[in-house]
Amino acid sequence: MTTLIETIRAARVWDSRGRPTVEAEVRLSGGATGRAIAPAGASRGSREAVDLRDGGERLGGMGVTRALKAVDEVIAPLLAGRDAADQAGCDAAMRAADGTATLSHLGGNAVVAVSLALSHAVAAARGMPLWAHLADVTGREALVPLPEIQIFGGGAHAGRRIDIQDLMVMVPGADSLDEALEVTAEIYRAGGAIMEAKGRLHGVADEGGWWPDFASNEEALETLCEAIHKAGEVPGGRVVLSLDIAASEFGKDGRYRLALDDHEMAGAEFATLLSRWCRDYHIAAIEDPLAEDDRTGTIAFTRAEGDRLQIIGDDYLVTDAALIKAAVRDGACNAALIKVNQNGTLSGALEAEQAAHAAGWGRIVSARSGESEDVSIVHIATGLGTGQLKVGSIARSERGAKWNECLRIARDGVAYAGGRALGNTWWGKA
Ligand code: 2PG
Ligand code: MG
Repeated sequence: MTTLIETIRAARVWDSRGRPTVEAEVRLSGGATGRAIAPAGASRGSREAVDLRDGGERLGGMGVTRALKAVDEVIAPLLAGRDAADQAGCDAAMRAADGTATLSHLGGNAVVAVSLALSHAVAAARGMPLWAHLADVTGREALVPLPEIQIFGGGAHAGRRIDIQDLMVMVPGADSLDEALEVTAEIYRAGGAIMEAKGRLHGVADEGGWWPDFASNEEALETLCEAIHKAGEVPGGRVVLSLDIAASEFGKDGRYRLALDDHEMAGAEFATLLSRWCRDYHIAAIEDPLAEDDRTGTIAFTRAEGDRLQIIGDDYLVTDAALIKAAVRDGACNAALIKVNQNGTLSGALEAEQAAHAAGWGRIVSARSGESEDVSIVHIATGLGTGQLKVGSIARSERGAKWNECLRIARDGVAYAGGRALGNTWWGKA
């Protein structure tokens, strides 16, 4: 056996917001090593795995000394000698040692870095890229995913300048990943140029999307459509819009307040507004349209729009198999965002993805707003053949690293998913 765990070490590294985070390195008995870096969210679901931070004044309380110690002093001795190929067993052992539902004792950041590093080490021991290892252990057909890419950033990633968090595009009509990225890059350039010409551009938001001064949320939607035209495309043609409303950031107890529009609404009125936006602006997918505490609203919205829109649960489902199964029973959402660090372990995230897959739901593997050069999510999306990947924008290298890795995998001959995952939305039927 060459996949027995010899050592696990943690190191402090830095993420795309200049905050410390955890890198774990696993060395196996056969000499193979694997490394992974924990990402970090800003708009977080209340039920997701929590990052262990030091608190206090230094680094704004974001220090990871305690999380590094959890890896070196608890997790490393716990897993030493175990077979890393038993991913589920190793993950379960970390969960048991933590003893909390949200991994608050050892830290979701400590656990997820180790969990992902184990899979990298095993893939290396097998002499395979991680995507091929994951396709093999899950029995899935590998597919390079359709990108979902941010053009304008808002919400918690842009000082709440606008309420909608992510204004994105997908290019399901492109024949290849290369073409989809080129079209997206043209739209990105056009979106920035339009707002710069108006003197209302303030650089980029946390995920690399432009951070302009919009006068209203709807102006942002109009501008995105204008950018698509300026790039020589037609909204609803090869290109569709997608939004992450991240409604838990401004909705509570059934009330929704769009600060930029100075408009507070009941859930039903907000849902009607979203439905209109989706029709007027060629939106094919919408994430967290209602707040995570608004089960009734999410069910009603899915009933009204679910056969023409991809309705994605992020904060609503937090990559949790039990919550996804409950939502399937409820008829709430028809797609799940899959964020490994939201769950805390790779096996937990795979279980969640399997629950969504079994229900015939869409699955969108996603980055966090705090990222690094780590490309694990590209391999997860590809190996499981989920068909979709969300990474933030096409600018900034922590984002570009993911798209560039997708391109490399495509060059190695893995088939491209294209628009097939949107096949049950209006776009697929168009
Ligand atoms: C989300 C993500 C990425 P964060 O809400 O989907 O856009 O944001 O990582 O801040 O939760
Ligand atoms: Mg989200």
